[in-house]
Amino acid sequence: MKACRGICRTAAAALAAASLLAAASLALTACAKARPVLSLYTWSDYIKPDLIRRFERERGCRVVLDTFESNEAMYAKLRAGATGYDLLTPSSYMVSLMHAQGLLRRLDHALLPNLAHIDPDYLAAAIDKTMDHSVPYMITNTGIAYLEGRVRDVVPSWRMFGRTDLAGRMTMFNDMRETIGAALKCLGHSLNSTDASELAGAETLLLEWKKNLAKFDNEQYKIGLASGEFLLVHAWSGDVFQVRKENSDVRFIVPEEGTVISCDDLVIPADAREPGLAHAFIDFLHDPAVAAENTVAIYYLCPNKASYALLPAEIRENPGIFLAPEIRAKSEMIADIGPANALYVAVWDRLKAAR
Ligand code: N2P
Repeated sequence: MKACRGICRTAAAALAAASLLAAASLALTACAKARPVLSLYTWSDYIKPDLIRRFERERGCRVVLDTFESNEAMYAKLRAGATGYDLLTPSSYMVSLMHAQGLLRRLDHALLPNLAHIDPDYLAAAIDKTMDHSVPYMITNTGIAYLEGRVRDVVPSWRMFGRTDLAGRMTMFNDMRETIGAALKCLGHSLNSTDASELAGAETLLLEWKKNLAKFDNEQYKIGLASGEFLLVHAWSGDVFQVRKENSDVRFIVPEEGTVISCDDLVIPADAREPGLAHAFIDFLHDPAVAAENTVAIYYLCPNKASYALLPAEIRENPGIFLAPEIRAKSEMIADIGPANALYVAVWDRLKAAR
């Protein structure tokens, strides 16, 4: 009886403990569920992971990250009905197209005190100068990356893609505006040309180059270059400097004919579920110390003026990040060209289909 009482008491205690545990784990689940989620849709390798974790801790939220490989792929996915994203980082030309279609939310500057740090020189050239619906995130320069020990006679020119001795070991972007833009620049035209004969010239050149390409690609080229599978690639500046950490033979050049300078902007979709948190994240990214830390990690330039003094010389003196004035003068940002976009789509479709 005594024993039974003992056992019963133990069993009762165990039962109580178990139900306490169950209650606690239920509470934990509820708590985890209650944590707001910021859903970010951006390019790959485009934010320092530690900064995401810091924001999550500071805000008691979760950040879920999904990546896209081109503006057009991101836009097509949203147009096909993808919802639930709170923050996107399209390039400025795509921002203006999306804004014109009513897809973006107007920003509340009262929630964005760090906008005071945005570089006014950059804003003067920006499309959305008042940051009505977009805040600049990173400046990216397009160029050519190659393995110095493996490629002879490199000239800083888009003509490198015509090198038949590198056939099968080169890639160009799977990005309509970037790749057609490179051919237009090579021929001395604007990369926003809407002239049918200039575009026809670019198409002929690209059909020639395509014979030398292993593929059109925006993401795998990084690993391919690091491993030596590819010897020369169409590349975004920051990606190349990230890859250089793995392979010190990697070099980056900006073609003398001029190149694409992009600004990718932070925008909140009109149907975002967490617009407050999205504003908080934009402001967090523009804290000068955070902006500098992010640039040091991903090697793209955050146009936050107060952060420049915090950047190490390795970044400030890198001509692939801060372009030389003469190259900058020949370079352009991709513009929203309206209905003339159809000309590019036609060239691109033919190029992709060509053998
Ligand atoms: C980063 C891609 C850079 C974005 N992986 C080009 N605008």
